Order: sequence, then structure tokens, then C-alpha cells
Amino acid sequence: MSLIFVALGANLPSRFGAPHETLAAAKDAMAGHGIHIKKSSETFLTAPVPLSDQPWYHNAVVHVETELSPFRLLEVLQDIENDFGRVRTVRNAPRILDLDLIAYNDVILDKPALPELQSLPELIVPHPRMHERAFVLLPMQEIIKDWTHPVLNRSLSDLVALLPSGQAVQRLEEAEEVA
Ligand code: A4P
Ligand code: MG
Repeated sequence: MSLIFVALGANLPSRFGAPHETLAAAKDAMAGHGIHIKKSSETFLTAPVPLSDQPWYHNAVVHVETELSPFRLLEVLQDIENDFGRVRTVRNAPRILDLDLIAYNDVILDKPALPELQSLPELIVPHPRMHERAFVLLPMQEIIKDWTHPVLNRSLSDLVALLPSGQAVQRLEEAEEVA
């Protein structure tokens, strides 16, 4: 069974509408590019990390099946981000759409040590910050029960238990009930 996970995030409107509509459109776009969605988490409403006054994010994680290699998958995800109107500015800036490759089976990729490989697009797998982020781990936990981080050798539930405190994360449906 393939265990490939992509995280979706958005905190600015796009031509598809509000962030939750962008996420729905992004899942359709992935399916149209050979990235088949086996299971999707609910959408979560999450405070920006690091905390700032930018809008809260909508985040979700999808379990996908694809024939694309990790590098090709990253390129396709970036093409979709660009097509949705993403403009890259500074790190952690608000964004129309962010698609991050969280994990690709047990593949481990880090920054290449060899100069001849440094022309490849930068890709680190598993995503280097996934384990610190409630907005990735909690949606992921909804769609996969048993998963072990291939570098840290920790289960998903261990990683959730070790999360730093103070990251506000709500299911969108529950947030709407309160509002
Ligand atoms: N890159 C390397 N590995 C990967 C990977 N596994 N998946 C490279 C995706 N990209 C990867 O990414 C910058 C570079 O990372 C790319 O050139 C790619 O080759 P980017 O998407 O252009 O820029 P970014 O997203 O601003 O940077 P980065 O470092 O990916 O930021 P993060 O870590 O994704 O954080 N708070 C909440 N609540 N929800 C969020 O979704 N997102 C961020 C962005 C910050 N705070 C957030 C959220
Ligand atoms: Mg990103």
C-alpha cells in the first residue's frame, strides 16, 4: 500500500473563493494531474505558526496514490500552486495555496551533499517541520492509524503527544458551530 501524504494550507482567498473552497479545488486539480486522493482529512482552522496577526489557515492532509516520483510530484504540486495564483514572497507569508509533500512511503531525502545533485529542486522528505506542527499531525491522524516517521522512528501518536503546546487547531465544522 502506498503511504504518500500531501498537506494543503491556505489563508488568503483565491479565484476559487475562500480558503476552504481553494482547498476543495486544489484536491480536484491534484486528481486531474495523476495524484489520486484515497482519503482526505476534514478541514481544520488553525492559528498561524509562528503566531502572528495574519489570517488563520485552513489546513487538511490527503493520503494519495500516484505513479509520480517524489521530485516530479513536488513539481506538479508547485505547478498547481502557481496556477492557483500563489506568489512567493518571504517564508511563512500568508498564501493562497501551499501544497507540501509530507511523506513518500519510507523515502528519506535530505539536502544533497554532492554538488552535481544540487541542481535538483530542493526536496526534503519527510517534510522537515511536519513533526512540530499540529496543523499537519492532527489532520494526518484522522486518515492513517499506523504510521511511523522514517527518520525519527516515532509513531504518529507519539509525535502528537510530543507536540509543543499552544498551537490552536479546530475542526472547521466545530468552529462554525461556535461562531
Ligand atoms: N521543499 C523542500 N522540501 C519540501 C517538501 N517536502 N514539500 C522546498 C514542499 N516543499 C519542499 O517552499 C519553499 C521550498 O521548500 C520550495 O522551494 C521547495 O523546493 P514554498 O512552498 O515555496 O514556501 P513556504 O511554504 O513559505 O516555505 P516552507 O518552508 O515550505 O514553509 P512551511 O514550512 O510550509 O510553512 N501556519 C498554519 N497554521 N498553517 C500553515 O499551513 N504554513 C506555513 C508555511 C507557516 N505557518 C503555517 C502554515
Ligand atoms: Mg510549502
